[in-house]
Amino acid sequence: MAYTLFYSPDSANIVVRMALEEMGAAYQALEVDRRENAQRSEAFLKFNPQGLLPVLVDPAQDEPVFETAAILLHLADQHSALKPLDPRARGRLLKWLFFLSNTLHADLRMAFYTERYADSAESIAALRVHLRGRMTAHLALLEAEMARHEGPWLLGAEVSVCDLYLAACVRWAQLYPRGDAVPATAVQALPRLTALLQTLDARPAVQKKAFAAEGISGALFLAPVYPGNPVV
Ligand SMILES: N[C@@H](CCC(=O)N[C@@H](CS)C(=O)NCC(=O)O)C(=O)O
Repeated sequence: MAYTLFYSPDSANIVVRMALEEMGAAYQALEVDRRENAQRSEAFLKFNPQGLLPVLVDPAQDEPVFETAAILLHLADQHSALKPLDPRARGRLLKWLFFLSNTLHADLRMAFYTERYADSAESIAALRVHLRGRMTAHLALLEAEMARHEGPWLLGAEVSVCDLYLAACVRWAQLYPRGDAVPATAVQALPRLTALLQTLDARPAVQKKAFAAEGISGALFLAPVYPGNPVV
């Protein structure tokens, strides 16, 4: 039976949509209108009481699945795809997936929603500077990891859900917060990351299917452009 993905264009659901398209999984996508704050509606809170996207409904599960990394791991396991098949590499998958979720993405969320973490204009500005520095360090760490095992993907020779998550985070880091984002040149200075992003951008399941379905075109990961009506 098909999955249901709750989404809003270019929100964290894009990571899940890339995975679904790469896996060739059947799914329907239901839009949650963030311009209307529909993610906080009573109807949506039944699916995720945090009021956050994405949510995946898998009819074989007893409850909807939320948290991007949890959904990715669930799908990778269900489809035996986008993960290393060698059981000895399980730890590598888990450690980088958790890093992306609880450090990279978490820092990005703080940068996108600084007003939820600081009060005055001064403290918001200071926090953003701090987070930009952390983002640069995270990207350098990921570049070093790829250099250590010679890439081309984050986990080595095989593409995984980690690459999809990483690519979306790098995209958002260059777009948001508007006027205070990571400069594209900082990403382009990292050759292995740049090559990974170029390769992903050229994959039909990513470019032509996942992003096209959310109305997003143009460069996706390197010097990306804003979608039509973005709400971070
Ligand atoms: N930890 C969550 C974060 C998801 C998240 O930040 N979702 C954003 C969209 S990119 C959202 O729904 N924001 C709505 C809000 O904060 O009101 C996950 O990994 O799924």
